[in-house]
Amino acid sequence: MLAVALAACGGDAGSAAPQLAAPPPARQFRLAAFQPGDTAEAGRPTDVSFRIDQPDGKPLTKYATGAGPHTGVHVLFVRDDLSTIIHHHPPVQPDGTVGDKVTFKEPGRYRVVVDAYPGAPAAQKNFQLFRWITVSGKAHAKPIPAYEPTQVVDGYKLAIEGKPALKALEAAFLSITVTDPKGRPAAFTPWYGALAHAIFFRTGTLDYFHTHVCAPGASGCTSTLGGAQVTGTSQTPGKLEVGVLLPVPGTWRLFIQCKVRGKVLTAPFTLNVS
Ligand SMILES: [Cu+2]
Repeated sequence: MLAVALAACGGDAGSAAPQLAAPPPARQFRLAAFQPGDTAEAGRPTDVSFRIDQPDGKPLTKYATGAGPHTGVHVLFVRDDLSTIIHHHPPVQPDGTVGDKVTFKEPGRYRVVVDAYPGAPAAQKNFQLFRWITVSGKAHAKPIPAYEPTQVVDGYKLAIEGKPALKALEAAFLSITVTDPKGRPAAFTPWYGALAHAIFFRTGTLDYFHTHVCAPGASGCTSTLGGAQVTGTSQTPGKLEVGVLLPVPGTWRLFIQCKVRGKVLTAPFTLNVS
């Protein structure tokens, strides 16, 4: 998975940059017919559409289906200062076209991450493709805040227990308590196949990883990285055991997303990974 991500990120044809040790692999999956192109406007719905072309040039039309979050195609837009994300699982048309509508609230440069779960029994479970969109207007980059265990979003409080000691390539868990504006445990509703989504981006390089929290015993909830894997669970209302598995040290932003009372909460945390 990681090799594909790096190849997709750095393997643009026509680049004259000197190659590093590993030569780029042969033709890979690639984004095609991407709309809206390289720019968009803030504050109004933008049509986003694309397809994924397979190494043989034919559009990818078969995506994984079934229970759990690891199906179809996930599209993320993250501003380059990691201040905000948009995360959708838009539908795939029979011809492979993925169509979505997103509203960028703020100007700036956004990295588009297309995280695809192909349906054919492929060697790779999922892979990512990337591009950039610049949303017009004056962007004010926000500095990455220091680690702060508690975030309040729409009156809901999300609190990481203890002080996490995270290491690259080592699976770990964060225990997070979510309480509603009256202090009661939040009741999570499944959203995009999971009780919570944990989306990780590294500052600077924008490396990406994604884990999920599901009910105990749920299938299709495990995220893998190399030989390691991690599965988040939620045994009781208001409690999330969030799996963390990150490829490299650094300062990472974690966006926890969960749905409560019909509303999707997005809570950003800063994590230091040694
Ligand atoms: Cu997810």
